[in-house]
Amino acid sequence: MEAEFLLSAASCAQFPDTPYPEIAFAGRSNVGKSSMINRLLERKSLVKTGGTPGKTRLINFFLAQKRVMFTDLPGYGYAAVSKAERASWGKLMESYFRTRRQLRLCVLLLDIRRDPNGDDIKMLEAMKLSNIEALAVLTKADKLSGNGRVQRIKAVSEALGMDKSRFILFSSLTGEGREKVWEAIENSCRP
Ligand SMILES: Nc1nc2c(ncn2[C@@H]2O[C@H](COP(=O)(O)OP(=O)(O)OP(=O)(O)O)[C@@H](O)[C@H]2O)c(=O)[nH]1
Ligand SMILES: [Mg+2]
Repeated sequence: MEAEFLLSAASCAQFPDTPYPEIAFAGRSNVGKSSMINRLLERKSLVKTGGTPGKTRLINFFLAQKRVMFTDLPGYGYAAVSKAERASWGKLMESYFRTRRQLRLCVLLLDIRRDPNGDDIKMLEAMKLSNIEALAVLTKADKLSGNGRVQRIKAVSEALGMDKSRFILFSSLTGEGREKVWEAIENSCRP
């Protein structure tokens, strides 16, 4: 798929002035945000993956097919991050959600094997407060099958207080869930 990297922004002033509907990808460090963007666009290395977790403190903007923006948000929850860095991360996220009028949907990635933590819940609350539609995606689904999946979906849905039917299972490795996520993206892009 055609896609291009636009820029990295460290603050509100650097956000690009674009006319396209925008989809953000949020989640813990190392959960698979960058891998997911690559898989959705079927581009192996448009976005760098698997580096030192928590290194990226910037919002990376991509334009897909000249019609929809993807933003790779900096991951959270990385232990080795200083208080000051955490604060600047919070400020950047807050200004992004508050000012980004183009934002149509925020995909929240959760590792299917892990229980959501306070940061994940705060992230969902921040979206709700800013009236941003959230799509919950359970990534690394290739790591589990059968009953393992069923049990994890149950645990995550209970932890977040969201119905089981609202979760999409995804794997950047196999491409599972790609069509479903694209369907949600297309729906949110409609005027
Ligand atoms: N098995 C499996 N591994 C995955 C999947 N998605 C990502 N990974 C691996 O998980 C690691 C982290 O992936 P990234 O895409 O870099 O994660 P990220 O959320 O962008 O991380 P940060 O940029 O640090 O916030 C890499 O080693 C990936 O290969 C998946 O669906 N299945
Ligand atoms: Mg990344």
